[in-house]
Amino acid sequence: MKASVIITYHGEEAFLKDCLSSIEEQTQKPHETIVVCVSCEAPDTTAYSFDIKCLTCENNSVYSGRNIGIKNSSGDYILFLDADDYLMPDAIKTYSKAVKENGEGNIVAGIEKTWYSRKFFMDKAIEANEESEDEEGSDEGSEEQEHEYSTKIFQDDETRRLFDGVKHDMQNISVHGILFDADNIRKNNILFDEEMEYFGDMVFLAAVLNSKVKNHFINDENIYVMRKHNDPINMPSLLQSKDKWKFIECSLAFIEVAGILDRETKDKYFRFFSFKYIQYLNRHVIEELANGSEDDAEPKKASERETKPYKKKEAIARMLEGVKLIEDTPEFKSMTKGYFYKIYKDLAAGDHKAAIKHHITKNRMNVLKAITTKRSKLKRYLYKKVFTKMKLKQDVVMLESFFGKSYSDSPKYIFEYLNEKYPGKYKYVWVRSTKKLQFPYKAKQVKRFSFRYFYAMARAKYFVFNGRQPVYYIKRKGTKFLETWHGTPLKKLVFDMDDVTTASPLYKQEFFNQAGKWDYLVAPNAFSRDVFSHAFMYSGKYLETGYPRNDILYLDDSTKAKKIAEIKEELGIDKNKKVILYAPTWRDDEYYGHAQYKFTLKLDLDKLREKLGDEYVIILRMHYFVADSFDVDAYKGFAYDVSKYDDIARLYLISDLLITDYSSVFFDYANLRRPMLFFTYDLEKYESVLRGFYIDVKEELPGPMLFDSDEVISAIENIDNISLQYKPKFDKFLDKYCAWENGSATKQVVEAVFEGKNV
Ligand code: C2G
Repeated sequence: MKASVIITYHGEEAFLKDCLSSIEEQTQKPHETIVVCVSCEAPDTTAYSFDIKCLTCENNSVYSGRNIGIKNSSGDYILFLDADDYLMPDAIKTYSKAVKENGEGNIVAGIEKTWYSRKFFMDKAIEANEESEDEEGSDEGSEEQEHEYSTKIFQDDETRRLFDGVKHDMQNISVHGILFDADNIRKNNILFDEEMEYFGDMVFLAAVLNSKVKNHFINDENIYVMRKHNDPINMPSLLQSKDKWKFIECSLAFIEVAGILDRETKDKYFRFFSFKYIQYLNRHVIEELANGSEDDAEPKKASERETKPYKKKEAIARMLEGVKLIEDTPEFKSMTKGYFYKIYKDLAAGDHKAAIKHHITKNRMNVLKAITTKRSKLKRYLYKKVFTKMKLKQDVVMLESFFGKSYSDSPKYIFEYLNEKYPGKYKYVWVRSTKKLQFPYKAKQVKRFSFRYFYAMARAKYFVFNGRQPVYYIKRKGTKFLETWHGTPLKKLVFDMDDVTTASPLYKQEFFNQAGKWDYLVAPNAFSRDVFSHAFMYSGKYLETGYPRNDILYLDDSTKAKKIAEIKEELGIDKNKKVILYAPTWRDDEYYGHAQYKFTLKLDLDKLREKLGDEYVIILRMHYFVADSFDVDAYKGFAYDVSKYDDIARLYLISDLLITDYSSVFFDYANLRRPMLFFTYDLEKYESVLRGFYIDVKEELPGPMLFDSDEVISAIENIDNISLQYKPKFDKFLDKYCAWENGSATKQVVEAVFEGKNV
């Protein structure tokens, strides 16, 4: 078998690397690899040991690119590979085996979908996110029924096997995973329709099916890996694109498919295409009716779109044309029962208003059902429709630190300063999670996601948060949102991460929307400001002040001494003992569940106590995401679990030295100019597999990296020497990351936000 792999490439270099490496590592090489550069420069392919033919395509269309590939290919089979996708290592070998066993025809294999890059995917370092929902979500909630219906009508049918991976509507019909018989394509002169932008795969496939070529199936092997894009802001996939032209094109494509299939193939395949078409319409017709302009014109071709405006009437007319082809079929009747059927009938009668009215009535019924059966829905409904319509309370400040887990961090210090500076002027609402919080001043507390929380969030004028607010937070006019964030970035963040391994796969999109609602973002140093601007894509105002939470580290010596004594007493720590603070961060890949991370203590407490116990105590402080707690009973008087202690800044104060790893805590602790050790036992994994770092840790860290308990102990025994040795690095570090800190950040931040002063 001679397989030509045709890769269409749009300049996404990082993606292409994965794609080409997946070919480099094939257990059997393809006959040729063609990269068609669609409106972009040719990539550098010198790193690969196999021949790569680079062609250019002037027309900015993936379909033109594929056609160029077809015309310039010489294999007897063709495999289309998008540059953002990749192949499993045995892909070509598996296809080849299937060709040998079956003879002429297409080989249809399964596709696997993932949010991850190749390394992640292949290492199975993380469980792939269950693909529970369509990327665009379902409007109707009838998707499950529809899917059931599809498996019923296409049972044991070649059609169902052919489209096995096509769970959702017709947008998902693709040429991926199919090894096409090239002779058949050439003989029948089958090409992609270059005037299309979105549904070209479907039309191409229809033409292939109509050519009566045989299809052979390798059903149990997913050898094509399709990458879903985790950054729809900068790199939306065709599937994620919200372009309204899609709606016209879906009908045009469907009509074209109907025209391509002759009687015989129509009997065999058309039901499937209709089924997927109705699924698409049901999901998008409402959106189409609600948006867009009414006037008339006929800009059908992709090349005319820049000059001709989109017309809603045209879209509806095309849709009715498409619907006409199938309105008598059992699929149409069964899938448009009731609500959608009425909408199509109204539209066919030219009555848009009635169609919209039907939709509104149905929508109201849905909302009513949702809010009477689900409390969470009711809360959000009241938030959106009632609370946010009420007057803003000009004197209310809402604050949240670490998702309500503690009274701490910059919001705490801003709150205390506001109380001292403007006694009685503001009312405060703190967000808490399960634990009740304690404040030195009067403040209400609302449980996160309770009715009172939504009420406060709707009516407060000021917001002081150190993390993200909910995605559905409505930014009201006249409100001021102060985002303090919670650390100088060491680990790559949001848009700088290739693979999003935590939270929602659409984390980047969500983050972008959330950061777009912040009025101020505190920057602890110039380095962070620069990182935030690309990592968060934040373009609002920065407060270049240093961290309010670090002001406490700049108290004068006698106040500091008093505070240290007070905190040591509070924690029951012998005031004559020196204190080691161990504050590691969390690990993306070790978790029990959502925001419930595991942590295994790698410090040997027995050894530490034996060698250091006379002089030191150790306080263990886990990250707020870590769910594990430590049983330190056996180490009474030596080890203390302070993970639940609210404010880490107070722990910094009492600590004579810090042990951390990749946590941003050391950027803050450095302000005390006390020694720091880095217990980086899993550095390699953390750096290469996980997110990677912004800084060259080997160069910049102002203390040694240590890899086991013995090294830690010996470093502590020699701490004075180490401090001396690291002095030059420490000074450089202070210069770069602590230059803005001098104890006045809180004052400056408050003046900027509450008095409108420039900082
Ligand atoms: N923290 C803590 N105890 C720890 C670790 C962290 O109290 N053992 C607090 C510190 O205030 C720290 C903040 O949580 O500055 C953030 O912790 P990181 O370990 O840096 O991790 P993360 O929450 O992922 O934030 O820009 C900074 C990044 O967002 C990192």
